[in-house]
Amino acid sequence: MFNLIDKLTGWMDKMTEGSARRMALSTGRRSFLARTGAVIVGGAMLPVLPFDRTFGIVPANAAEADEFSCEYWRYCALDGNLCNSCGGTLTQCPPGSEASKVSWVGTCKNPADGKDYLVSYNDCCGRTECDNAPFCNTNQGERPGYRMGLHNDINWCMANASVGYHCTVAVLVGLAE
Ligand code: ABN
Repeated sequence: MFNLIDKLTGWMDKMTEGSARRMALSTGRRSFLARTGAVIVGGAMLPVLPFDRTFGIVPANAAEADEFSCEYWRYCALDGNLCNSCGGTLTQCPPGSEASKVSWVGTCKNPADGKDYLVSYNDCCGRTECDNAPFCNTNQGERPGYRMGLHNDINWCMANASVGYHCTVAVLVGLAE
């Protein structure tokens, strides 16, 4: 009989000890410190995660840059050679090339009035690449290649009869609302 009572109380002791240890583990001071530490370290990591912080940021020298340099405000989302250094202008294709039928449209802030403008980047097609002009790769707001439709590393001459890429113009479409 005593044996049975001994076993029973021993079993109850083990159960109580087990649940007391489990509770101490999940609500104790160490567990609180571990959780708080994880939150603090996790929070500190957030600012270094790979968010795109470039959108809407105007380079410091955008106000002074002229239209022959990649820093010019209207080229904020451009990927290509500047046509105005290839015999064309800011908005017109060089002789012997024609504007792409499809284009990439970016939103750039004009430092002169602080307003955002839609800019159409049409490739000029039908001539060999103009590689003695500044090549700009600003691409503000672009997303990686696997986000189809949001990627600008594309030959926009693809819909033209002659798909050879020559250079890129930057045509103002209007104010971004
Ligand atoms: N939009 C300019 C361009 C042309 C060919 C390949 C990549 C980018």
